[in-house]
Amino acid sequence: MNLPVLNLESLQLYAILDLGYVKPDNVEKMSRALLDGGADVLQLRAKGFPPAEVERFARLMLPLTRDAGVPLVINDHPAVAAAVSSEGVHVGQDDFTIAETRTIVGESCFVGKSTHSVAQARAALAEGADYIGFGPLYATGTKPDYIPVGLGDIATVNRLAAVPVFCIGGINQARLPEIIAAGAHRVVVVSAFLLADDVAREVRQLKAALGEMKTGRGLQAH
Ligand code: 3NM
Repeated sequence: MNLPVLNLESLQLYAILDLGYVKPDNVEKMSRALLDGGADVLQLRAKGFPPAEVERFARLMLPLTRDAGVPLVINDHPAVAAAVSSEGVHVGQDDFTIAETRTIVGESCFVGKSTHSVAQARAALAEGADYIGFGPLYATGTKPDYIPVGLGDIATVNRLAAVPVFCIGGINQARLPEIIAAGAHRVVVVSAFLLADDVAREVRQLKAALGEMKTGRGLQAH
């Protein structure tokens, strides 16, 4: 059963368990570390793995995310999201439309979309995405073929979005202050977490820093 009453507005720190960094045998251990650290959302990203494997990973993660009260998002595979009843699914620019995705996953699963420009953000919002990713802010080895969008459009995208905007791409603790100063309210972190010596501690520290930066300014709706 899905987690009850999911309020995406309350989610600030989005972690991705990327099988490009995590060995299949470590999926549960890494999930635990990301959840222990306090990730608000967890995505399974397993590029190049067959759907059956993605589903197997998802089924390993679900008991852990459910226990933690954290939504699990499946990247790229709406059919897997539907099969395992994950709370969310995420699609890229070249994948399914939001409407196509919803026909596969149904109404109780939220749908997020990657965007890489203000124009794409507008389009994804018009399509009815439940949240959008915006990036990559910086060059990143996790998505090496993408040109960084920089920090200049973060405030614009947040202003025009009535749904949560998660900034992504090259985000780490050191860069957080300038990202928040540029108008971001929510972030996605991949390699800075997955490559940390102590993953849970890294998540905990970045979350605390995010919280401190938001108080004082007051956490706005988007
Ligand atoms: N999507 P890291 S950037 C998976 O811009 C992903 O849509 C991006 O990884 C986008 O935190 C990205 O290691 C990689 O840079 C993020």
